[in-house]
Amino acid sequence: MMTTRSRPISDEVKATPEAYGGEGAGGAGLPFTALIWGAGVGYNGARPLLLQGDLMLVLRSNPASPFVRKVRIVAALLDLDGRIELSNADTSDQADSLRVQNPLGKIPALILENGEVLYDSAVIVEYLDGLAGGGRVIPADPARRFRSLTRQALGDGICEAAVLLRYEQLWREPAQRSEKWMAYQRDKIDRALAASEKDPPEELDDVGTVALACALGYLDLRFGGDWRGRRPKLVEWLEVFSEATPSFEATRLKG
Ligand SMILES: N[C@@H](CCC(=O)N[C@@H](CS)C(=O)NCC(=O)O)C(=O)O
Repeated sequence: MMTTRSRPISDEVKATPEAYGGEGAGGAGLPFTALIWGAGVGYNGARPLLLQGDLMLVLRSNPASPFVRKVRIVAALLDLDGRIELSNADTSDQADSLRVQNPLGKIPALILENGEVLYDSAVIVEYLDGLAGGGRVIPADPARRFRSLTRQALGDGICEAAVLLRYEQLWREPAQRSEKWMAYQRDKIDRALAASEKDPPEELDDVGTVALACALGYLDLRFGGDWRGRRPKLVEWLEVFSEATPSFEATRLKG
């Protein structure tokens, strides 16, 4: 059984305009009391009560991030996207308040009305699912739940390896790059794609499928879609997912 946290994650991170780095986050000043989790209610019954006004959450983000995209699509599936304000973060800028909000300096990070900050993307997804009543994008049925969460881990793992490959290009001079290390990361992606090709998801609206779609989208964005040639079933699956999920196209970074 999950218990309800009774004090902020960090007392230093408060819902002040300064904490948001003046990036037009807009969440500051909104009523703290808008959200109260059902006291003493077990995980399955945990349901936030919206007491007053509009709940506004701030998502430190960047349109290129596949992890941010996953959170945005989940929010849209749960009809919570109107309650989330995007605030761009520059992960390489030491002065960006992101590093106060998430000591790891990574996006996405979700700032709640009381100033608490949630990360990483899997935690944010779980929070949003609970906010929407629970059991929506993270199924309640144990068999489906753990299949879905494992697929999320696979999709996120593809993204992690792909992001590391991307950083190798961005952060290292050509002479410093390790071909061996890059091949190690490419193999992870390849094995994960091969497993997904053998067993494409049947579901279209759970966190596992969203994570997989975002991983494929990121490979399209940064690696010219070179996965497509060898993965016809996944190509077809992504088309079906895209048709069924307007927010997938809406969150696609163009150009
Ligand atoms: N496990 C994290 C991964 C997040 C992540 O790696 N985000 C990248 C952007 S796509 C980032 O913030 N990179 C900056 C860094 O590693 O310092 C999640 O699921 O949120």
